[in-house]
Amino acid sequence: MSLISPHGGNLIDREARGAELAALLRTVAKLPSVTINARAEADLELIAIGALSPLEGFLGEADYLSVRDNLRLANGLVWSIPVTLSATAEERARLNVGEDVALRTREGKLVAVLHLAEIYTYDKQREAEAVYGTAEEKHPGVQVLYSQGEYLLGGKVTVVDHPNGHEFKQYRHTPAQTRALFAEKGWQRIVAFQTRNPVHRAHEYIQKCAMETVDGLLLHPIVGETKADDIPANVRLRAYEAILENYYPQNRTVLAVLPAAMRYAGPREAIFHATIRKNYGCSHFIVGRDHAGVGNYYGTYDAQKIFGNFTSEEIGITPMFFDNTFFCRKCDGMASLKTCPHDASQHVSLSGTKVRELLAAGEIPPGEFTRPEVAQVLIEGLRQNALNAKA
Ligand code: ADX
Repeated sequence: MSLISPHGGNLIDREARGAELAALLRTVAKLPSVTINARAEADLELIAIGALSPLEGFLGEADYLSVRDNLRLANGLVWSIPVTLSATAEERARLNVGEDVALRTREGKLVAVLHLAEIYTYDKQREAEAVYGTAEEKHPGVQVLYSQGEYLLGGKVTVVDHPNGHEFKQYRHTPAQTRALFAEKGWQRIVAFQTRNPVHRAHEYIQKCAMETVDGLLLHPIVGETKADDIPANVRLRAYEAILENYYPQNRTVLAVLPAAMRYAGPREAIFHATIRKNYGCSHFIVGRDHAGVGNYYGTYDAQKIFGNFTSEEIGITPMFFDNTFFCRKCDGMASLKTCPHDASQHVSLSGTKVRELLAAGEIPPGEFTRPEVAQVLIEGLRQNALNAKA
């Protein structure tokens, strides 16, 4: 038995090394530049390490339209999110198809070289409605889309640097590395857990329900760009360490970070998150309530229902669905409406906003909601971040 195959069959590697890197760096000064946003920067790292296999770069027009309208690449492979690179009219005027382009951060740091194969225009509103289910600018994913340039650039990339690569280095495992780690541990059935939050009791419960039936857990938090009111990744990382140390069997868990930006595309992002975890070697993927959702844009279980549009062979990784879970005082434990017969008056429910308020005020939320060790780390981390911001 071996691990699940990457999406599309092969793990992609678009990282420049050795002589190739030296040769690229010699030519780069003469190339026209395009400035990339935080999302494109994150996408470049994901492409480089094969997390977005089979993508070798940014989508050309045929793939873009097919992904937008049919949730598939032009060759029919399931792909739910357009991974694109935009350019302004001013940038576009300096570019020629068939030539190389230097991709730089807003600070001017070189990240990658794009082998420009196509330049095309696109309909932002149509993409917003198709991918995010709304054209409202207040949706954080739509906001990024509307702020982009008017042109899209398609082509393979060769990545030369990860500007944020030093952050969380010890947990920054590539898909090749997690695959090697799982093989070394003799794991074949691995469940991945996507999150942009600290691990609270509901998260812990669904992870552990899943862990009862597989070999191990990949706790795989996103550390790319998230909404300003989400808890920052540096604070979350310490909270993950605290919960793993105190409540999880160490020989059955791996903590790694996913350098992706959140898009908040709900159902479409659930498929995207699942295919990424397949590339990391995971056989199972947890989808709970309102996965990758924001506000009230998606139905509570839309991100589960969307999997019904594809065959299990097409997706490859097996989704594990969970209902909304909570602590029930009468059951004296975590439960969902599937397992608990008691009414809502017995259930401990706190909104994310309420919890953030408690933590910001230095108060520990109830133990039925979060482990005290986690709350302590969050309070301390948020306090430290606030001090650093003032300094
Ligand atoms: S997400 O944007 O990364 O999906 P979050 O970190 O809140 O957000 O959730 C991580 C995973 O846990 C998602 O699959 C989500 O659906 C699930 N989840 C979060 N809270 C609950 C809950 N109370 N009950 C069931 N599933 C949940």
